[in-house]
Amino acid sequence: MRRSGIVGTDERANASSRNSLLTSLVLLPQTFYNSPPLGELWPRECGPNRPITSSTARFAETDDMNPTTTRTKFHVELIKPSHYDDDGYVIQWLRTFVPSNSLACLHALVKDVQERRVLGDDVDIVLNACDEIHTVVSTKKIIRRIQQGGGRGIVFLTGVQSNQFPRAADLAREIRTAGIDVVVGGFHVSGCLSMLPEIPPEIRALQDEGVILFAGEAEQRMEQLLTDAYRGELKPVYNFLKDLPDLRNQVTPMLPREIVRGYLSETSFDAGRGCPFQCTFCTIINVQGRKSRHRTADDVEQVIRANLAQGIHKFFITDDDFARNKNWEPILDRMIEMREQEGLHFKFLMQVDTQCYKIPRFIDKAARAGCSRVFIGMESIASENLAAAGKVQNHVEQYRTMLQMWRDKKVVTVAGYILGFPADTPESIARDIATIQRELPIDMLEFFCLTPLPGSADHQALHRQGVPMETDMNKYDLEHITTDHPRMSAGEWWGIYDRAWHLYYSPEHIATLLRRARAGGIKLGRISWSILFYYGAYRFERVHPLQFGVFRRKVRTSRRPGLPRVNPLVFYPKRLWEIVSTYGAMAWFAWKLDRLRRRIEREPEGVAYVDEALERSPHILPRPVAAQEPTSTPISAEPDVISLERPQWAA
Ligand code: B12
Ligand code: SF4
Repeated sequence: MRRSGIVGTDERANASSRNSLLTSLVLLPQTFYNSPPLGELWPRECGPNRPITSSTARFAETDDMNPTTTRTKFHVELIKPSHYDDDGYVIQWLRTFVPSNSLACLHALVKDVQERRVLGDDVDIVLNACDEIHTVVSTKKIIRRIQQGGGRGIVFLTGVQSNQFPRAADLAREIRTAGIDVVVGGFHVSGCLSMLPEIPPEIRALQDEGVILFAGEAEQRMEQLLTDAYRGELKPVYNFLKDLPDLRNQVTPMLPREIVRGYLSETSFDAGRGCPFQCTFCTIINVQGRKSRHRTADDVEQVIRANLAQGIHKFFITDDDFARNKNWEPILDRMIEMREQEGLHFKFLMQVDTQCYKIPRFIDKAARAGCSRVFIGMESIASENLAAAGKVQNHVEQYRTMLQMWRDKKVVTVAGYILGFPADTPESIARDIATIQRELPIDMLEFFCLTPLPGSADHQALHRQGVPMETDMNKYDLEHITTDHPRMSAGEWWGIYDRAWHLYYSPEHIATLLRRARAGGIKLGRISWSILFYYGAYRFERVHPLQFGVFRRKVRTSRRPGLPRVNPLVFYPKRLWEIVSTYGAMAWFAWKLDRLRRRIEREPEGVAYVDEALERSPHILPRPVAAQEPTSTPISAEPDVISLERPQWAA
């Protein structure tokens, strides 16, 4: 397999600490990647103005060396679709935070086929890629580009999750009208083909329009797929789910700088795939399997060095559970070597399970290797919920010890918390949040509605039992209610999801988080920035932080088919008001937060701060068993620490 060379660099840290949130917010445009000129801040379009062509691609029609040879262009257009908001507008931002590793994988794989000249010496692959989360996709331009370039090409709808499937389908239909081949891959197609007895209607409808399905992973398959596409011999379905590739020595994920600059100077890669656990709400194990397939330390080093050479020094390692990557230690050792012996500067975030603290040396080495933030699959503090979800590896009484070990290494902890397990009620959830605030030294909490994601055992079971589920895939974003709950109405369920954010990020608890950070020697700016990101996303933009970005873009004409186009005289004034009110409120919140941070930094006894969560005892109060709970307990009877109002100080 041909690999690109390793380029070394002594990339220096981006010294801009996020100490002053207000300054960051006001100066946001300047904190963008390498401070691009102002013109570049405005509409990014997926077009030839930003072509992603490799150095080997040629636009000439004849071979310079042999003028008698006619050269052919074959276009490969990669699109990572976004999804629609509740008003039907595509969710897009000027800049976003987490780059698409799926796009990086496919980009690198197509480039590899191109560099090896698999389609023939006289064929030039013209490769273009865009992530709709920060780039306006114009299907008209894509069609024109392919038609004007000789008419030969294919569009890959990449990494399509269930919530992105309707948007992907709309893009596919537009492209199919020009007769161009379209292939759709990613978790929705793979999850459905893996777990359902038949192809579901929304996928079948696309197939009927000639769209090709790809299930499984593209490593080692790209050569075959592109050859079939080039020869006009595409099959309706490519299903490699039963033959997942070994990831060692594969082409490594890589996005060129032109795309990465749409993100805030960060990129992502997977060091491995697969997870040994068996949570019933999880899709990953049914798509990527339960066996750890991992990249080598050499591969990881190559990805890091190639990105450092592009000026990118922050990484999101997308393994769902890096702690269960069988090669975690050699990988971390290599990263430690690069940092400690060569003085290279880079940081990363990763996802782990709650038991990772028991793996000897894991936390220590992760911190030395540059782990600055860790996502932990906590999901619930109610043991009966964890048992119902098959998350038997989680032990609530161990959470505190685990969190304290990360804190000792100054790693910021973020936990996912799922609302809507069978034993949950609005009251029990509110009580759990209060318990977490009091007893667990977790920094950030992000909330999700339990969702039967296609590809999960939960979805398969409901499907088999014929239980009604939401049919609009756009709503499978973990922020909508998609099926019934035994103890909550849809309204109650969504209501507690909405309130959970405000309960956890109450003014009192925000102050506690900052005080705990000070006591633990963690820079307060890191915590206040995280609060602005996690809570600010939900509170001001009304989106989950995982879909958040800087400056929301709404394109009047990119509205979901079936919804009317709003008159410009109505649309633009309304949009202006939305911008002013949203960012005005956010700036005010950031200012208050920053003032609080500075006050807490000055508190004389700050370093000596201690509370129950910081005590070195593993105990966490078990909550009463659901059946014994007085479900009628009024929420307002909760202790004062839970502010039921939206925080007044930043309203
Ligand atoms: C990193 C990540 C994110 C990142 C980046 C997302 C992005 N823009 O790519 C962030 C944090 C932003 C994110 C957000 C969300 N995510 Co996410 N995310 C992941 C994670 C952990 C890794 C993704 C990844 O890089 N995988 C590795 C790549 C290589 O795998 P892949 O996408 O399947 O691609 C391979 C094959 O499928 C195939 N392939 C894919 N596309 C195509 C196309 C063609 C043409 C071909 C030939 C092949 C092909 O080849 C690829 C290489 O082998 C996955 C879990 C996982 N392990 O994959 C969840 C996951 C994809 N996310 C999920 C969800 C639900 C979300 C959110 C809705 C959660 C939320 N409430 O916000 C949001 C949606 C935001 C959005 N609109 O993008 C679900 C999707 C489940 C489903 N049925 O759709 C997953 C599976 C996790 C889960 N909970 O089960 N996510
Ligand atoms: S630990 Fe995470 S990745 Fe593993 S099965 Fe459970 S939810 Fe899925």
